[in-house]
Amino acid sequence: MTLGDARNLKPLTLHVPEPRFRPGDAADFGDLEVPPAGAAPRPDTAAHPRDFTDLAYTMVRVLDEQHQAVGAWNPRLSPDTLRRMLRHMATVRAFDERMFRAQRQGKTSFYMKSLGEEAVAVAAAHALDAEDMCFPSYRQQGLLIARGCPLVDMMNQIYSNTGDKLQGKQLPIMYSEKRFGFFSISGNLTTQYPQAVGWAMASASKGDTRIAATWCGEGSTAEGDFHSALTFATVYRAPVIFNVVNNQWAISSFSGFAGAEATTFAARAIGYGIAGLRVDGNDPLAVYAATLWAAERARTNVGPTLIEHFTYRAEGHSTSDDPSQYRSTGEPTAWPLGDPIRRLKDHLVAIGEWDDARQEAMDREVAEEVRAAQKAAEANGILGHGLAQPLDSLFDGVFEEMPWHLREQRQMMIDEEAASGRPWARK
Ligand SMILES: Cc1ncc(C[n+]2csc(CCOP(=O)(O)OP(=O)(O)O)c2C)c(N)n1
Ligand SMILES: [Mg+2]
Repeated sequence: MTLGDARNLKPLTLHVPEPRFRPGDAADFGDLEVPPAGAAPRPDTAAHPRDFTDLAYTMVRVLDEQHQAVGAWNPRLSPDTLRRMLRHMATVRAFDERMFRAQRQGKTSFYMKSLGEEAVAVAAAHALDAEDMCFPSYRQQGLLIARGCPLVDMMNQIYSNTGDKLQGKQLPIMYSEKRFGFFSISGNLTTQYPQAVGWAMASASKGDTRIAATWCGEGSTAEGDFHSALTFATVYRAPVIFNVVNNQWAISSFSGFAGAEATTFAARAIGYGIAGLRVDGNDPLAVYAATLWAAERARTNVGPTLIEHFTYRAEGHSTSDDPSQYRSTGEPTAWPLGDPIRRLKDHLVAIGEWDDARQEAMDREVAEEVRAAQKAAEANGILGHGLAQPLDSLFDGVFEEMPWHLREQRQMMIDEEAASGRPWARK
């Protein structure tokens, strides 16, 4: 008998979150609260976070139903900038499509698409300075593409071939690009958060002018690293932008398992005294405007900002995933916030700066660019077809000076391989 029985108390029940739609269910997001574009106020960048906590519970949106840019958050970008953003997003999509197929063809072991989330990385890259440092997760390939990283370099990494500057030491798509201010991606979720804060603190303490931006998924906010990063950032007013990409799913776990039933992810900021914004992540102009606002706060020493990008992961988590096993196949089409590429295209058309013929020409050019890069990358080899790097390079690049025990192990490996007669043994 428990104490509860003795006192005639009702037994406790445990709440286990359950997603609204499972395979076979019709998806209907009709009750999702989507505030009208232009409704959210834009506080002064010097304002104190406690003065605009409402912005953590609404949604900053710029593009309205008539495809016009409206309200205080309208970044008033030139048509040229809008067209560049559109092209970068289209390039990300074409790149994703090709590399996904390359994985299916057995040319690499793994790939992750960002379908439907292209605005989150591309618009942010346009709003940040080229010198600002990015600490991304694995779904921000748009940062590299928008910053001009050659597609062939990205593909060489995906193929772990002779052109892979990381020498096959990272899982495909876990890029590292110092030239483009893109920190090495780690598969260990959210480790990039404290790293971004540390980098930002160092930038401030050195009197530099560069700021840091970091990204993680909504599921990753459940990691301890997320919370220690926010604590350090608020204490030292680190010049950093925290992006939480709420694409509703963390592999097969819906956002409720990271806390979405109780509150928004932007509201995580409030308890830390950090500025929190919730943004329509499929509205490239809203993402741009929010990033620019947060960057100005960081650059003027006002402090960090957390931006929740409300979006939807339109396909599987990765090439190793099959979402039809755990969610309704109707979800991606029922998602009410639309396709970010389509929305920017419609806006450009609505303001008389674009048309279908130009869109089709752009899509053809982008597809050709990606195809040519793939051909060039495959000339350097594909994964699993021979050893692309000398075997002993396995030991390089970790320590500036290799410790004795690693030198010993490397020699042992070289000797064993030489004795084995295997084709890749070093002479
Ligand atoms: C510390 C850690 N825990 C678990 C995993 C396994 N894992 C890889 S991705 C992922 C889901 C992450 O979801 P989310 O943060 O929402 O990002 P998304 O994939 O949706 O972009 C999990 C659980 C991991 N890589 N690292
Ligand atoms: Mg997610």
